Amino acid sequence: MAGKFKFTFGPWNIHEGADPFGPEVRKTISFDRKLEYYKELGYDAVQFHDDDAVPNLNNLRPSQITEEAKLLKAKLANQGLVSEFVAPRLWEDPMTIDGAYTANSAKARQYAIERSKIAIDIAHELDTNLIVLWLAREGTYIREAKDSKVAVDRLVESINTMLEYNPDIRVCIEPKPNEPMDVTYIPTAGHAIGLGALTVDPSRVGVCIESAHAILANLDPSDEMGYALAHNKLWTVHLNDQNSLKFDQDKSFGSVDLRRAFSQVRILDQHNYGQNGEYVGMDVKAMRTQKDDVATKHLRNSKEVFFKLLEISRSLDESFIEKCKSERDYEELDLYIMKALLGS
Ligand code: XLS
Ligand code: MG
Repeated sequence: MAGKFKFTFGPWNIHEGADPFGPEVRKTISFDRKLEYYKELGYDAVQFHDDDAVPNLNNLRPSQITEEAKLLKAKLANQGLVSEFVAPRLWEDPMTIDGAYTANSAKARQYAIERSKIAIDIAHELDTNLIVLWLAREGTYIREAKDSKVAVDRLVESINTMLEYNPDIRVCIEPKPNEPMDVTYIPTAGHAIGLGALTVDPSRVGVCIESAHAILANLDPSDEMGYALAHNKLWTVHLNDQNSLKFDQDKSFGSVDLRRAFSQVRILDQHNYGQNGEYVGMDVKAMRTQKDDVATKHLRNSKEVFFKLLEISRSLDESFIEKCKSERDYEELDLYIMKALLGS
């Protein structure tokens, strides 16, 4: 057995280049044009935020939302695409400035639940049962702002409501330790799996490991993946790269640390990732300096690097690796891996 790799990204991964310090620098690419890029770039499925799938959903009636989602499904089918997951985009709404499920305002928490149910309904129309929760603002700028015990209780209660709302869905938590908050409540795979264990149906709560998020927690992404794999909880991944502990960079996969990227590809491949239909998501962003007509190269590059690293991993002499391990000669093993990465 080995990994079986199908690739996905979200419409937000083709973007205009705005950052917190400056405006957009590229023209908006229409949603329909973005969909065409998927197959052109060799991707198989689309990741959606609820409002990527159904724009303006706060102003639509439930029947209109369903209608829009059905139209989208047909549009995807036309391009030979399917939807991998739907994620409620709870961090942008004016109602959820103070967080969503953990907000201090009961009204905001109620909004978050209603919005999550809409995301679940959209996922149902798009034929996917995977709901991703990036708990972006579920945290604090100062510790006194919220009670961390109550926050976890509220997260559990919210996930329970989702699991009970639709018995088919699976909820995938995407941990991240900070940004936009100073500190968030579910920073690692261990926290995410622990949170799932508190819910009414732990078997339906899993994890999405994003490389950059693990690095921001000062952890090795491949170890986070291994931890989730050991629990059979690695239901999707967001590969990218990150140059040390700073803002979330979403750099092309492997562009900072090839060895670290290699370790991620290897752990996925060695544990048959994808054999149950899991996708490899590339949550990468083009550099702000990239011009309009070449602003999808980060998606091309990430996949190309993934396959090069896969080829290297599969070409290694496993018996030599075992020999180094049994002799505890990790210096020899280190050089072997470095030479393989250097192509020599
Ligand atoms: C954060 C992502 C975010 C989730 C899905 O890293 O880009 O959008 O992956 O909600
Ligand atoms: Mg992500």
